[in-house]
Amino acid sequence: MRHRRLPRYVAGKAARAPSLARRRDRGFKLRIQRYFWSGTGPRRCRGVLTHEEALELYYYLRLNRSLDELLVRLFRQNKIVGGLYGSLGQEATSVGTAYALAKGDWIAPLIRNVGSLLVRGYRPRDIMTQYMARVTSPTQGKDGTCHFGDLKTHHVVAPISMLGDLIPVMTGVAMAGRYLGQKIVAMTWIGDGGTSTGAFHEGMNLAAVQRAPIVVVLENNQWAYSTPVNRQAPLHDFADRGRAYGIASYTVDGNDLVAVLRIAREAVERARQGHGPVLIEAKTMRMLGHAQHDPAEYVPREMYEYWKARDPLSLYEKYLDQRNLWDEKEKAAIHARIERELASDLEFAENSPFPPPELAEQGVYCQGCHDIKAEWRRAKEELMPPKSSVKPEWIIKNFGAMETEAAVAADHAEQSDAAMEPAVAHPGQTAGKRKITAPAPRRARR
Ligand SMILES: Cc1ncc(C[n+]2csc(CCOP(=O)(O)OP(=O)(O)O)c2C)c(N)n1
Ligand SMILES: [Mg+2]
Repeated sequence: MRHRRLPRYVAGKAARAPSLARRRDRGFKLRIQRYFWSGTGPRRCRGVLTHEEALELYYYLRLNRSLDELLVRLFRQNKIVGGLYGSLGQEATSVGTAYALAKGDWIAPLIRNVGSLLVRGYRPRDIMTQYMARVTSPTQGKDGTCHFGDLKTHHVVAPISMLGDLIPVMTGVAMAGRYLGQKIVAMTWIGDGGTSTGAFHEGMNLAAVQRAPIVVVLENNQWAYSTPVNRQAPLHDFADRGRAYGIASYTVDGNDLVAVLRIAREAVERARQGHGPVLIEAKTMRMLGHAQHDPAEYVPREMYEYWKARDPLSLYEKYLDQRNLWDEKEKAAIHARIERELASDLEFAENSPFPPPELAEQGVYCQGCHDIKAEWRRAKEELMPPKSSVKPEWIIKNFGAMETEAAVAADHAEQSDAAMEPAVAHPGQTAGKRKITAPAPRRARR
């Protein structure tokens, strides 16, 4: 399935709103499943969704948005320990793609795919406690972002920061599922910037030659940090990067939830039937900076205006209104449910403690399968108040002090001596008869 091309941005000029007329692509026979609302009357949702699905999708979309807004407030209250990477504007892509999967399928989301995690059954409190580094979070407070997973229940492979690496990893998961005869599909997401990594290309080729049942969702949100997409690669459609490997690749309006779901269902079905991997390029827009610390002044204002008019939440509300798929009562009930859930999860998160120091020597995903032992150099109580000043274990000479010429010369002599010691020796240890001291810090050129 191909869609008419979305306009390209040229030096801050906003282009006309695209019309997404759909055409069939040769070789990819559409098997759009027909879903009908089982009730009577005018509220029949032809073609894609049952009435229940239509409302459930709205719940996830709205929950994703409201949770994001709440996290921004928490960030401003200094309750989030690290960066906050938002998904504003990209909710339909996360929700629509993950919604197409079956229960036993596997995902590896990226940091902005909060919507996918919610669809897979994680609760807002999981995301809140992660960002707030509380002990009740899925990583017990060890990771301050959405880098978490669960291989047993949710089938979520924990993402990592190394962009592109999830493609070969999830190709492996897909191949393992086939090997075990499980008919599962693996899905992962990648940004426009992430497609420039070697791991992405190696992974795509591996998936193609192995005909692995994997669906790769390429979220083209127009920016990779401050790099606009046209400086990333001279391509109109990043789906071409999948086609280069002989992978069935499609471009969809990532802000149109129904279009995303439709193509994702097709892709998942195709992969499950053994027809090989699929790449879906979802054209969307990162509506905030890379993270909260980035004011993104490099993004032209007209660009925000153009995409704001195509806000995924408003588009889907319009879809439901126009097809008479809900009424005010149902809409209000969903809003009330979300408000209730967020309030109780926030209370839970705020009342959760930070992890105790001893937890550092325990694993996140296994208990007792690795013998991880912290090397305590001193008693734990020495590290905690009220004892705050203790004798250091080792000293970096001149740390924080201006260096004199004599100290520099002495250091040079000492370093050339130290270079002759075995490489494994650490400060504080003895090698032969001599005590190894820490190397002096690099000094700035004057
Ligand atoms: C291999 C690798 N290179 C660089 C980075 C640093 N980095 C983190 S996010 C980012 C931008 C990613 O842009 P994109 O893939 O388009 O995703 P988006 O942030 O737009 O969702 C970069 C360069 C990284 N994490 N991994
Ligand atoms: Mg991007």
